[in-house]
Amino acid sequence: MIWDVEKETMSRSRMQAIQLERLQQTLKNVYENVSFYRQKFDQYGVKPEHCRSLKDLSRFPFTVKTDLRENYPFNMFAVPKKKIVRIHASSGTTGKPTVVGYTKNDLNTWAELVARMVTMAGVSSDDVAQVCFGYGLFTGAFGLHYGLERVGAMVVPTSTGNTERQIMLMQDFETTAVISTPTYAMHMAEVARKMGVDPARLPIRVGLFGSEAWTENMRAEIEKTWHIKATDNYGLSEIMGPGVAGECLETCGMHIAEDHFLVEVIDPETGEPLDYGQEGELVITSLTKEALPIIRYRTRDITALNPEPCRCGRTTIRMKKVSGRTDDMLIISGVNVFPSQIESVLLEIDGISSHYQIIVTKKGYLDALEVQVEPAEKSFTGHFKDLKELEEKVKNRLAAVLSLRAKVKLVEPGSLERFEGKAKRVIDKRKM
Ligand code: DLL
Repeated sequence: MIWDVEKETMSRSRMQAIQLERLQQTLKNVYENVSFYRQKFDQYGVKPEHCRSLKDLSRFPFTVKTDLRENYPFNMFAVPKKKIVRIHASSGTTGKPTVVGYTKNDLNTWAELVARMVTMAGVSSDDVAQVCFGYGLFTGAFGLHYGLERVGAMVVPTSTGNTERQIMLMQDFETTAVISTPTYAMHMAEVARKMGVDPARLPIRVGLFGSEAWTENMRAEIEKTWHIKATDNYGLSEIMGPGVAGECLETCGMHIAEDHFLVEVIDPETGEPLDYGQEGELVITSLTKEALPIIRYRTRDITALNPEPCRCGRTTIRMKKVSGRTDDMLIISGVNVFPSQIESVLLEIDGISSHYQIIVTKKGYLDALEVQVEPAEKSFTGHFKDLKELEEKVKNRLAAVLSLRAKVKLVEPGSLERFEGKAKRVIDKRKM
């Protein structure tokens, strides 16, 4: 099923014509209504009328997260406060959060785009959809909530936490679609088993997972554990929240809502735009937002774009599964390591669970990487020899993939921290 056939299947030339018109309006709007952009454009010597084709966008300056922080809380808004009907914020690890706002029209667009996204993932008015994201300033829960309502699903807003109750309600309400972070999905499965409930036997048939990077191996693990079809969806508060992009049931890239967001992929070092297919940092310009229009926002997320029409019939550009963030990359004694590479290795090894933690330390001049991981319950025999063998196996596989010797520590099942939202996998003690 396609939610908005006209918008999701139009020709590239028609899409590009719509994008250009909206881009020109957006540039004019921010220049006139947001002093931050007026100053920045003047500083770069560019004016909205310099944008005559989509390519001209590359002449305009980027927006970065600190720009939003420095304009905390409302100075990036393009409309008076009176027109704002909702606020969200992204937590941020230190200091002030990044605040985002929505007008009535923005909320309507958001619900529409999430409706497209959940329809792609196979959700309809026949479904009971349990939203296991935290309700609050985070965009995840409210974003999914209104989009799911729009398609007519029966929404169960359980939020995060109280995991035993989540499982009970899944059984009692016969939930068919579950919405959470991939990490929380694995944690919920574990709690279900402890309660004597086999997650694979619950009526859930689809899972919509997002808000953090997760590997194909994690997808396989989730699909097997829950006996569901698991799709990925992407978004970020600064741009809107969830609904920016999502996978259809073909699961071969996330369709971007291109009539509302113009995407580029750039080389994160030089800032130069890259061609389709080349991996780099995703940059997004909003095309229809009223409260918080944003120009060339550097997401720090690493992906590549594919403009080929999809087997599902949609013609919108697809972005590859996000492999990590430019600021996630660890440099261990000169070797670049992404946490996703480690996750991928761990989940390929039989007998290893999906619960792990990465710890980086410095000893003298040398960096040291330690991976703590829980063996799967079934391989936790209690025999020292078996565990040592498993540990060696993980160590050798990591060395082969990362070209780096990591210390591997198998820890007792259940002993590592569990997460209900985004996982915090890396503890970099060098920065503490
Ligand atoms: O996480 C919005 C969201 C909520 C998306 C629910 C999907 C589902 P923020 O808290 O602002 O917003 O975090 C945005 O999370 O820049 C990515 O680094 C990461 N992220 C979000 N979705 C994905 C994904 C929400 N599917 C930041 N794969 C983004 C990888 C993701 N990373």
